[in-house]
Amino acid sequence: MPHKPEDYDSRRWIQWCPGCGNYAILVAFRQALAELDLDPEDIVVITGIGCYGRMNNYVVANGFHVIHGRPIPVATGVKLANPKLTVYAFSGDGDAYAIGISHLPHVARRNVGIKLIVHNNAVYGLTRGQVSPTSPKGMKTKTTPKGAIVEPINPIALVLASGATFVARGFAGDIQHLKYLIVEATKHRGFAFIDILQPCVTYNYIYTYQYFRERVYKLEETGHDPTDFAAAWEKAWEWGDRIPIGIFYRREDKPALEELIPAVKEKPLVEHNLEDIDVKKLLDEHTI
Ligand SMILES: Cc1ncc(C[n+]2csc(CCOP(=O)(O)OP(=O)(O)O)c2C)c(N)n1
Ligand code: SF4
Ligand SMILES: [Mg+2]
Repeated sequence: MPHKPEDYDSRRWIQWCPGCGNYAILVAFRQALAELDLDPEDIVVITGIGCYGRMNNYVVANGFHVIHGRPIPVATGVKLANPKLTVYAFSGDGDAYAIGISHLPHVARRNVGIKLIVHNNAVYGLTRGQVSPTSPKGMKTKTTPKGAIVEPINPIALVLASGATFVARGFAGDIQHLKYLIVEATKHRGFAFIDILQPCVTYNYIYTYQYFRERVYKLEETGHDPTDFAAAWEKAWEWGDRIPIGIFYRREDKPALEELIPAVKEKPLVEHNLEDIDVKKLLDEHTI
């Protein structure tokens, strides 16, 4: 029997604020898993610290709630240990674009076959409303009472410039489209990145549902060619009266990191026999 979205519902009490964009991301994710018909034991959901970090509690799958800023390295380790698993790293704009940003260009250029989904609400939600790297200039927060004085980071351009092979943006106000992006990201050969515009109804008074509804449009409806890097780069910088969502860029010809490492390629590390390994020689070599 094919899976249904309810099969991935852990039926736990959901603790997000009413109206938070995280609900829509959760629904889209469960729907995508059902469409992909993945067995829960083959899925790993890795989250960092933030409001979004509860995602793994609400999904029936293997879960790992790691420290702030580190979903990418942990997801990389899991994928390299067992490439047969479908590994999702969930992150926040604080997590991925501030404390954990050093991991982002490298996972992109290495093309590790993990799927990174960033709940970008342009604020630190869990710690009650501090400025984040994607907060718009002028936004008043707990830490910028007179308004943010610098321009925000551009995650799409950053990841594109790092050599990513699948770069997309979704909107939590459009579940069907978001489900489509998650399905396509999962089918992608290597690293896939989705930045999601996620309204935080409690701490972000600028990026509301209405703000985005008035501005977002789908790249798929414009004839955009996702294999054209120059076109993707141009679209990456469009932000204002019109905000593109959809797949900016995609190429399938670059091998994933796990395809390039001989020991992993041969068979997953988890299937290697570790019983007969003698580490004495190695220890002796490194002992002065
Ligand atoms: C090493 C470390 N530094 C700081 C914190 C405090 N902290 C917890 S969540 C968070 C920011 C969360 O923002 P984001 O990643 O955007 O997630 P959101 O809550 O908005 O979903 C911070 C600074 C922490 N838990 N660990
Ligand atoms: S503080 Fe914002 S991001 Fe966190 S649960 Fe509430 S609405 Fe969602
Ligand atoms: Mg945030």
